[in-house]
Amino acid sequence: MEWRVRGRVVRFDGPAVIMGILNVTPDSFSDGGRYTEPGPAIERGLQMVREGASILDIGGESSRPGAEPVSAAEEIRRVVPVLAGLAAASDVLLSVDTTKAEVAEQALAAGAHIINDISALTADPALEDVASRHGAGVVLMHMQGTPRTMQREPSYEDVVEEVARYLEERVRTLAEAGLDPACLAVDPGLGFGKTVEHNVALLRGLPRLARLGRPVLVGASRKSFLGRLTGRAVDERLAPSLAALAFSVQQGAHILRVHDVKESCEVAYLLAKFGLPTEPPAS
Ligand code: HH2
Repeated sequence: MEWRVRGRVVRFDGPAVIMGILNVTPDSFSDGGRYTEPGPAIERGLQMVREGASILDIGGESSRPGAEPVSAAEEIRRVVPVLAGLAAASDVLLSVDTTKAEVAEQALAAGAHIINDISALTADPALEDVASRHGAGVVLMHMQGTPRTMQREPSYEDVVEEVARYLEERVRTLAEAGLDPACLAVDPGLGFGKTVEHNVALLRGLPRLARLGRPVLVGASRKSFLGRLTGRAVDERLAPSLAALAFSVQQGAHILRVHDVKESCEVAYLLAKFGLPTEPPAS
């Protein structure tokens, strides 16, 4: 399988691909407030590249439960200088974590290759056209509700089947609208309108998502369901995050969105040495 991202191609024939998280926000749940100036943010990005990240995901709006929305102008002010600085200093793949067409357009002009949209291109109707015109890679993430409301009462009859059908439907609809399916990746959206049990079921159900035939991205890093399961505070969730990463890769995930790049790359490298990931047997 391949993932086309603006003329470049991500292949999945080696260790699982690590996407390093760089939140240039004052309020993200884990690294909020640490990289609000472009200089330190770019330095942190380059450090993650040295540690082995293949992709950096730059976000200017927190999506933690209850987070307040941010204007496009403010998001652009936060992310564009960081993307431009990283594009000038490195050839790492750059992703922008946004739901807004205006932000994506400016981010792509600054050198981004991928649009990571937690609304799966549903929040802003203009984003589809931006992605299509630039041949950008797109991450389609499942979410129940909105960040402000999503953790109130998440409910599903069969979470794995419902998430898989939703993502399948988004891929089909976007392909019919003219987006190149080779540019699309899918993500179950751990923590986005899900209880602890829903998140665990989705990790166990990753093989179902892998059968959609598109790269599967998983973001479990430091999330609160790992805290609920272990009793660990957000800055003590390295081991739980690595356990979730190893399990995700074993279950068929291709791309892991993580805060702790160095340790995650070591785990991904070792899993590959042990024979994971493997191509699914031909059917
Ligand atoms: N999780 C977060 C943000 N963006 N994008 C994808 N595709 N998948 C995820 O699981 C995902 C995501 C939330 O984590 P974080 O960026 O660390 O925090 P915040 O949203 O508070 O900035």
